[in-house]
Amino acid sequence: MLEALLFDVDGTVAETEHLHRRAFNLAFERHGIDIRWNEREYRRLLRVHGGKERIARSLAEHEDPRSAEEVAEIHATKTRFYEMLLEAEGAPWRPGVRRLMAEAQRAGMRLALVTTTSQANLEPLFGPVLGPGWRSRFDAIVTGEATARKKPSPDAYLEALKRLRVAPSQAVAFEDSHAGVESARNAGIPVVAIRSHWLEGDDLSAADLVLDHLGDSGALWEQSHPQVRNRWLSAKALTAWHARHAANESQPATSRVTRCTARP
Ligand code: XBP
Ligand code: MG
Repeated sequence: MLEALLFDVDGTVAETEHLHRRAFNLAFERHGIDIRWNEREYRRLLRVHGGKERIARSLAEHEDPRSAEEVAEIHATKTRFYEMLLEAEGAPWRPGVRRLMAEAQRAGMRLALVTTTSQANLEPLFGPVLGPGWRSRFDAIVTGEATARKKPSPDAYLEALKRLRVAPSQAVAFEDSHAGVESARNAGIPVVAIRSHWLEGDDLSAADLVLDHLGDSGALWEQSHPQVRNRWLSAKALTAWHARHAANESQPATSRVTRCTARP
């Protein structure tokens, strides 16, 4: 029985990495560090999960290693710039995310956010869309500060399952990156991957379902998806898919239907 939906944030709820990249560059400038990440460079560095880890990696590559305290200071500056940019420019939510969250809650499911991003980055993204009481919509919010190991470690998803008190088989995770899919899969959770701009080309084949987006009344898929049997991912279609997926997974490996990553 599907009890909970667990959402990644950056790239899944909204495309935000263009703002993160600018915030990192503004922080380097503020700290007098002669590093600027262009889009190509940032796509490469996005394979390093976690802003602090990304900064440390780039400093090391530029043969300018700094202490953990200095990296944390640079990252704190970056987070302030990111909040400023997000408040000033906003980041439209991707099709179907808000709808599916509302449908799922009406159907009695619980919601969680499972993200590598910093806690402070959530308010300017969720507050304007869900209102000042947005946190009460989520039964678990696991951010980059909550676990020592970032994705693809399963730790963040295992923490969310613990807080939700549900088994992996009773949940579905939504992710946009290879590391995020690996993280949820390593926690035993069925994963719906949603292709995103900044992680374009990431290997999402370990996901149980791969979509361009969740679909919405104004953003229907061109055709009914063979695994979803609908032109958008409704809570009803997701629940039916989850039941079929669970039945399939309970079959001996030799008789399972292979995963389909058809573009809807
Ligand atoms: C994406 C990330 C984060 C952001 C930057 O998180 O990897 O590191 O790029 O945010 P998600 P921080 O798991 O939501 O896709 O600088 O706060 O880490
Ligand atoms: Mg993501």
